[in-house]
Amino acid sequence: MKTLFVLFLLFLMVNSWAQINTIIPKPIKVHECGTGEFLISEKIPILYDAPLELSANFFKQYVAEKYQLSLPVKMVGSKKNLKSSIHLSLKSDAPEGHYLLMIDKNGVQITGSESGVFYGVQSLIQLLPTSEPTKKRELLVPYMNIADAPRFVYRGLMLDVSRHFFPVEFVKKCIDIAAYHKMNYFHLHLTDDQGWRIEIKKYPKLNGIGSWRNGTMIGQWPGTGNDSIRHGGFYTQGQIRDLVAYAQKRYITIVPEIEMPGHSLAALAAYPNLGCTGGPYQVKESWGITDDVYCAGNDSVFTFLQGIIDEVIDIFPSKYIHIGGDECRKDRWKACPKCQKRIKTEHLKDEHELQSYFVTRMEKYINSKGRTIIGWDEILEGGIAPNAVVMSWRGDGTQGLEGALRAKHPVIFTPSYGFYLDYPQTSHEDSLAANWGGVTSVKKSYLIEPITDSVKSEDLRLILGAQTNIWTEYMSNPAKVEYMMLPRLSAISEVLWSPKEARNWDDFKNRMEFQYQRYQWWGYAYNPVPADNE
Ligand code: TNX
Repeated sequence: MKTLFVLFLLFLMVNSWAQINTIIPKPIKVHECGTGEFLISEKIPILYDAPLELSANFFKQYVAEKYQLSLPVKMVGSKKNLKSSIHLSLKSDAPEGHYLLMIDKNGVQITGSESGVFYGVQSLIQLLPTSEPTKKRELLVPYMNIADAPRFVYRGLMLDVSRHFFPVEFVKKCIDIAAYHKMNYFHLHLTDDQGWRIEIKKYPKLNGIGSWRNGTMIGQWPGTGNDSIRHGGFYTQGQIRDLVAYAQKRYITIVPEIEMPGHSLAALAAYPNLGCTGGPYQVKESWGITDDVYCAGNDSVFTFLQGIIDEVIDIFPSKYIHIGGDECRKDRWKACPKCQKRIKTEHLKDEHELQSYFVTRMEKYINSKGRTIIGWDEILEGGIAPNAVVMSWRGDGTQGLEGALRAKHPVIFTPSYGFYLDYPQTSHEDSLAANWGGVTSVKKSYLIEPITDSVKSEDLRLILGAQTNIWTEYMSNPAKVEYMMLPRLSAISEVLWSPKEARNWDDFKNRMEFQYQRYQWWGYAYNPVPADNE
């Protein structure tokens, strides 16, 4: 009898451990504290300290939507009766993103910094059932203690809305997915050769002409034809303000990217005088890199881009403005008298230094507005602009990272080998679909380490974090984007958030079983990659 009882206790412990130990990204510390579960019913209020109303309402809305459970929400008044509640409290000295989550017989307590409490709510959400509970209007959460904090201050997801345009509602869904994974930056790739996606009032042709293309390449690059279907669209400034606010409520900053000097054909199609040859140009209907870029010898290019930046800065409160800077071919500049004159008058060595002149001139303008630029790692070539942050993407990302550190510049690690979610997840079924790049399995993404052995300890502070990118050349609809994003985003969220020592592939694989249930529960499209696809 006694053995049976012990076995029963053990079963309970293992069972609750299995449940509590499934959070993704993995928290720093998870402790059981006794066995038992707290019952959340409609009698249990969410009580919050004044600045935590967003988190309180986020949780309220989540349980209302998913479980039809309506919880009362109240700000904590002077009379504090915190028993039998979900209590969100601010710890004024907690560092950014830190939180403690405690669940016991008295209820649920989450305390931390403002964003930390939001992340605590995300963890709590993962402790709830992954299907409709059998008993209506009652949710059980296991007793436990969690202490958690992010590893990196920059945890990003990038969505390319230029190659294919996606509705606002889907962009919001991506922001939600980022928030569930405790990410805090959402980088919107708003302009490229294939379409201009942000309303610019001063230059209406950017939208009238630049936001549309007359067809799209079919199949694998260089393509087997053109579908001749007009594709395009853009977000109005009102829609973007709404997106910015939506993200802010989830402690996410949207970083806008306006590409220059390359990847600018959509703008040139609208304003051909801004290219070296004067055009005519067409919004690009196939993928890859183009020869035509902004003319670096023409001052009206800078006036034009500054006008755009003025509007961008007005809509996006982000400290960071991404100016692209990648894959800018230099052929036109070599043949352009204006560009060559600029090289002479500015005493530049070559076209790489001309690109550096271009970026530095724009940086000066953006800095004068109190913002910082981010550029892809090509901005290191020909001399980096004095205050720029580097996004290191080429190859395995280490070259750009090391280059940035040598120049003592902050860097965000976003290696194409590992963090590019447009690359196929498996070799077999994805070979049927057109795509870029080599196979990037979940395991490969999971094992990426931003801080390589060569990084000196004094440079650690310069590594702001990392980001995963979704380039959408081969994703013409939201479901494909989700399918390519998941489950790899879950793996990457752990690289960005969890301590390095906590990273363990087998453990992650086990926790993913529960994550798949959550994907289903949340209604996400995902690639059910077999666990042994390594
Ligand atoms: C390279 S990453 C690009 C993008 C493409 C991507 C495809 C970067 C800065 N430039 O323009 O979409 O590869 O994987």
